[in-house]
Amino acid sequence: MKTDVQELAVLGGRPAFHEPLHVGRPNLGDRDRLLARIGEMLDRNWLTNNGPYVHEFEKRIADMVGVRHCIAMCSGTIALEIAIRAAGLSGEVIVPSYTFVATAHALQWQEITPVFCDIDPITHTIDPRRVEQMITPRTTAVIGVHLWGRPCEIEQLTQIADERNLTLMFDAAHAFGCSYRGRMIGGFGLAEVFSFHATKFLNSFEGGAVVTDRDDLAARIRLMKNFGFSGYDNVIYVGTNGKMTEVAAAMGLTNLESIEGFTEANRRNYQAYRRSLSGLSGISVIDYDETERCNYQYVVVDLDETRTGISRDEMVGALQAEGVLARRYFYPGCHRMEPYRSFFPHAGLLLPVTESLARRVLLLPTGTAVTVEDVETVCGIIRLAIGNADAVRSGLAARAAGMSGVPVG
Ligand code: T4K
Repeated sequence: MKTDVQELAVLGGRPAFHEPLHVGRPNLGDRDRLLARIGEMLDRNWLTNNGPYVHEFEKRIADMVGVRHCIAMCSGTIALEIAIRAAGLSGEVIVPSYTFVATAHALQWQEITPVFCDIDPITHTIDPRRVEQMITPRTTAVIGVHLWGRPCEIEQLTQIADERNLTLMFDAAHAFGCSYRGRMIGGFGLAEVFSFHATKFLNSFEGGAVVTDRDDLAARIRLMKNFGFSGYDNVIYVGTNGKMTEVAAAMGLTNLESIEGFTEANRRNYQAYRRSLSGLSGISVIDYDETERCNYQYVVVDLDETRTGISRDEMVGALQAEGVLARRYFYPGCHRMEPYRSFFPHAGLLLPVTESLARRVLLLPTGTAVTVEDVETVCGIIRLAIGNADAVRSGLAARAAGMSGVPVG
């Protein structure tokens, strides 16, 4: 672990990690099980189009979540788009801006206007009080995002949706394996959408799924993800190709068998980060409700520059120089990305919490590829950087100017 400021890579020291530490390194289950499954798949010569692995994957997820239907797809984004279309949303849909851009794009892609709503500074999820203020006669739905796997304020959102006759859905891309008041995420609203992208808690290389209890919605989604075919030569709906492949389902099934281990590794790292960074002024690691089921997939730090003396971006720069590929999710907020920035140039005025958090949050590496020793090393760098903010700043400036090894003044 680094203890002397001169050892920092921004000041010319050797990077702490030769092999970079990533935010989003895939969690991998048992390799032999995966290869055996792939072997069986090849023997069967059935590669996609509703194969047996996809069926099994869908059934396992529906059982685990406690819903009647799981429709697996090729990505979380396509699953969102299809769920939105199958639910008949139109006009305006209220979403947080503080999310991955896919939440907004899934709407805009089909010419539905995402109306960006501010979030709660503590939960980081859509603020129900603000939702009420964003409703117009064109609003048809609210899509909450269970950011970092922490559930939205589901009860309040459900009440608002019921009172205002709006559809409520959830982007649960981060929340597979998490619960809200003892019930698994996936069973709330009209439908919820998971992502099984490589960087997610559970991955199927790429993949996603819609989960719902509604038979009619599930039937429409099944048609839409398969071009609208209801049988050979019979197309009864407009559709697309959203199918999950068999190899993706084989990966998903294999990883599903290891989720206890993934959770344990994530939880161990999360607790190590919290322990090691506790008491450091201006740094707080967001907490998870340990009375609920959590996947602990993200270690999220809220960095208050007025207390650390170093900005979030300077900290990211110092860490990245060490091979710690910390990330500033979800910067700068969807409303500052195209096409939304051009459509709604003043959206930020209504999003003060989003604007502030987008400047403060950084994510630290975790997952099965990260050890507690790695965590201690990362925390040591954070402490050194905070204790030597001016030196770090000059080191970063020198690196940006193409110099290195500037002596600490
Ligand atoms: N809604 C929300 C709230 C979401 O967060 C997402 C996706 C979606 C909807 C849409 O679901 P999908 O359509 O993606 O299923 C990632 C993912 O591409 C994206 O799935 C995810 N959210 C988003 C938050 O992050 P990046 O930009 O972080 O990926 P990238 O390539 O920078 O990789 C992250 C780190 O992981 C890097 O340091 C490299 C490492 N890595 C990555 C991959 C893919 C590996 O070590 N191995 C790998 O295979 O986007």
